[in-house]
Amino acid sequence: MILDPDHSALLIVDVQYDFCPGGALGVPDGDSVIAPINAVVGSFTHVVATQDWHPENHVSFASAWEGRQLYETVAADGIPQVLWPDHCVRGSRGAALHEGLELDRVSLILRKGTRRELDSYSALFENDRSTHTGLDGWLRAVGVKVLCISGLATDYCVYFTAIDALRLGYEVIVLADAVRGVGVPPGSVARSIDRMKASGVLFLDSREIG
Ligand code: VGL
Ligand code: ZN
Repeated sequence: MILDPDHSALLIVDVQYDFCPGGALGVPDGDSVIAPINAVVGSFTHVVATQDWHPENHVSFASAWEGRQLYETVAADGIPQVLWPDHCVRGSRGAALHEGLELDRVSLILRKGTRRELDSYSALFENDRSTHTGLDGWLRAVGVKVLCISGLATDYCVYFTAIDALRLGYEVIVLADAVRGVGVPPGSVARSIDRMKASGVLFLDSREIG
């Protein structure tokens, strides 16, 4: 392990059935993040998993908007919102964490996107970019300074988590082989990776840290 285990955390973002192939918002090849995550999880003292966890009729669901199309971007209270298929409805099978994930080392499972009117891509802030989810407080309290991010989706929840973590002063590593993107709109995966790299995120393969 090249990282100091006392001051680093593995964050497993939204590895839920709805984001895996066959799910309501299936990320191409999404379940292939599981093997590299399981390969490194034993090296970390601090492991957090997040779960996208929406009420029915959530603001991010195209079905909640009259006359709007799937994947269209609208303004919800002035905040840009992509309209998704209904996904990760709290308590549903699609919202469950994938059972292939090795969860024994996870000490915190954080649910986000729980308010009907405000989405939360980032694990750190809701989409107004100022309402804390509480994760920053937890990470600080246990002494984490380096955040190692894995999971789904590269261009949404991973991306916003990484950018927010930099903004909060964490050192941020994205595990390149342990993330996959949704690719809506086309080009968004490459664009999000370019932006993360330009902002100071380090991309490493799981075998480089494990
Ligand atoms: C996500 C779209 C909608 C994600 C969550 O986990 O990246 N993407 N909700
Ligand atoms: Zn969502």
